[in-house]
Amino acid sequence: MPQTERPSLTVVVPTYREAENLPEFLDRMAAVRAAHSLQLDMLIMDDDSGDGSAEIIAARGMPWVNLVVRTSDRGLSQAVLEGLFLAKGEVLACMDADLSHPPESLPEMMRALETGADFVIGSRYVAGGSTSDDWTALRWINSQAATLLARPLTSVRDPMAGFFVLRRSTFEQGRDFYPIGYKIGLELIVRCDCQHVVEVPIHFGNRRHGKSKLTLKQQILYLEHLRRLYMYRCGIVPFSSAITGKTSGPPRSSTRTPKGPDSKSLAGQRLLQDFSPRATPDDRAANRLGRDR
Ligand SMILES: Nc1nc2c(ncn2[C@@H]2O[C@H](COP(=O)(O)OP(=O)(O)OP(=O)(O)O)[C@@H](O)[C@H]2O)c(=O)[nH]1
Ligand SMILES: [Mg+2]
Repeated sequence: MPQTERPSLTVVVPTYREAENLPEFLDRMAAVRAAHSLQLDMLIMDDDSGDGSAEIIAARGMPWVNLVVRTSDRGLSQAVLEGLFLAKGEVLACMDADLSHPPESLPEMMRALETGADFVIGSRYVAGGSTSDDWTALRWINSQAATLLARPLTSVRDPMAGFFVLRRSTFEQGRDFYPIGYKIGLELIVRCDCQHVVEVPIHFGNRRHGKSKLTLKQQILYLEHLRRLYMYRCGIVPFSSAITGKTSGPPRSSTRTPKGPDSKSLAGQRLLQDFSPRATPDDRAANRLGRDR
């Protein structure tokens, strides 16, 4: 399909110490981009890893890959939300850099969006989806329990997924975002009021290199996140704790971060400053809890 017929796509990738995974991740993304003639750019939202990630990205010299180095309000959800505000594409995607999420599934996920879905998940738990055989029973139970707890909010099979695609117009309908913890996909499904969520089966591989950043603290934060989403569904939105109103975010034209290893995340600082003065001590404690480094 000629490039002009496909909507432009920005892939937002949160990273923290993923230098070992980045070379293969970038190569596979480049291959998908070329094979499907995608108008694809990438925003790598890195929390100042200092592990050589910036140098690896710069050395690749891929003009469609932009690095944003974040030095404040670190955290996965914050990084993703900031990336979504910065993104220029008509379609927005989010995925991990550790090669758990196959870049090769992106074209099928985009097709699902083009044929009517308003949110598409790269899903482990629909027919044809899978996880690695070596998942421990504990990890599996953990994942299932987290999914069950979210069931009153959405009936999708894999609401915990960090691999998803949505139109920017859908994101712009979102309101009262409260970026906390790891489950930014669930946050978006609820706060953007996504009605038609489609799950495309993927094989969720184990991370190739490096250590998981998912900690017990993150799991505790998930309970706090759920509490807030339940309150939101019941129409209770504490004014002090949310990014209020529509997805106003930072003005796009002036906040696009120049690519390169020295980029600093000014937009994110503005975005998060935007709601932190209104945050209660409770909110600040929750955010601190999310930061374990
Ligand atoms: N910017 C940013 N990225 C993060 C942070 N924590 C994790 N990430 C990235 O978010 C993605 C998901 O984190 P993972 O550690 O892989 O979490 P997981 O997928 O639940 O766990 P495993 O894959 O089993 O290790 C990866 O690309 C991480 O590098 C953070 O605090 N800030
Ligand atoms: Mg991972």
